[in-house]
Amino acid sequence: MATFVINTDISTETSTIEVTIDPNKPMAVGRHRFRLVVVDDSGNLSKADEVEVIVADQSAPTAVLNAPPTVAVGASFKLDGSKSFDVGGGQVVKYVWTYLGQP
Ligand SMILES: [Ca+2]
Repeated sequence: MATFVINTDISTETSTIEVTIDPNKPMAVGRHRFRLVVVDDSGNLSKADEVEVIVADQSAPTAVLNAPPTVAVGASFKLDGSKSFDVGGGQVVKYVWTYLGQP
């Protein structure tokens, strides 16, 4: 377990490390780079190896549709999807509306 800070080295004698993420401060969606340099028992340093980890929003949003329960014949009315929301680091950016006819 380790809390990584940008450009701050963490040294271990173990060959793996957990990148500990505070759920209240998640890594931003997108690419994140990590670097490893290893040192042998004579003190020789390796060249750096780097990888990219993609943090992705993998959670579907939730649609919430509100409408007036009753409208007058011939009157226009509004459908409201503003209570829809997303989790997983994303946001709702598109609303797809469909009239399904009479049940
Ligand atoms: Ca999402």
